Amino acid sequence: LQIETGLRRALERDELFMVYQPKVDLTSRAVVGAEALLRWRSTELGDVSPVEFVPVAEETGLVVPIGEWVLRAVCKQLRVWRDQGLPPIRVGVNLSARQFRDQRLAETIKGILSDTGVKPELLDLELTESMLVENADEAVEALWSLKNIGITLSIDDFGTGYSSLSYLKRFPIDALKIDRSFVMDIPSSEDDMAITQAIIRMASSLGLQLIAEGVETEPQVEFLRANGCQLGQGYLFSKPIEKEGMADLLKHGW
Ligand code: G
Ligand code: G
Ligand code: MN
Ligand code: NA
Repeated sequence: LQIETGLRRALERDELFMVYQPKVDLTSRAVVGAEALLRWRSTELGDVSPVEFVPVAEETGLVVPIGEWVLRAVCKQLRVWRDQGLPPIRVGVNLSARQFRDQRLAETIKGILSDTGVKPELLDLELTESMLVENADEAVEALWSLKNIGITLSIDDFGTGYSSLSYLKRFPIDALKIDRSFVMDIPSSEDDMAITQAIIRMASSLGLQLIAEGVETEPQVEFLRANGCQLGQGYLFSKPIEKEGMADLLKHGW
């Protein structure tokens, strides 16, 4: 209950902020994008992890106004970076199941893009498999309403859910993010390497972009590149960083 009460006030008290984790070209190491991640610095509770508060936000429905705040914060930031003359990058925003089911989501996003003057192709939404397979017909319709705005759509934590190939083909998805659990034990786990190779082959045959999550070592980079995965994110390159650090990286590189 403490989290719920605090979270209700977090927006008006300005206790929420975004950090950004770079997405990197595994060959050139250039920053090609970022994932935006929500942070909460509570007056009473201190730093609270999204692992703790996102589920509470989801259960209470607070995730809808908070999620809208996140989308607006990210688009405002993209506009600031553009006004500072920084090279444009696409930023991924994590969407919760409740937000995805919200009928007004597409209209909300259109409004935010138009208010901030951000090009839709700079916004990517990260969804999970479980959000899509629950009610596939409705999901396809919801995905199209988002796709039609001109934004891109990614499946987060790919490989941990249960989406079949036939589903993947039906969904207007642009990219798959290979779950960190498969990347973690490369190159020691033969099974995880086989799964990762299978995901890479599947993605390329379906014409989907690929990004590996949780890249922490050079051997992982080598394996991913050798098998045709060009993009990655993870602690090897950078932890999630505050907006100033991200701007610096866009301006000067590593
Ligand atoms: O940033 P960190 O790795 O601690 O995130 C932990 C979890 O919280 C991840 O599963 C991540 O997807 C989720 N998360 C982080 N930011 C957001 C956000 O803005 N919205 C939603 N719905 N989930 C988020
Ligand atoms: O569920 P999602 O993929 O959105 O989770 C993002 C979370 O993963 C963030 O909390 C981020 O801090 C964490 N993360 C990002 N890169 C790495 C990494 O290389 N190793 C580990 N252990 N966690 C990572
Ligand atoms: Mn994510
Ligand atoms: Na992820």
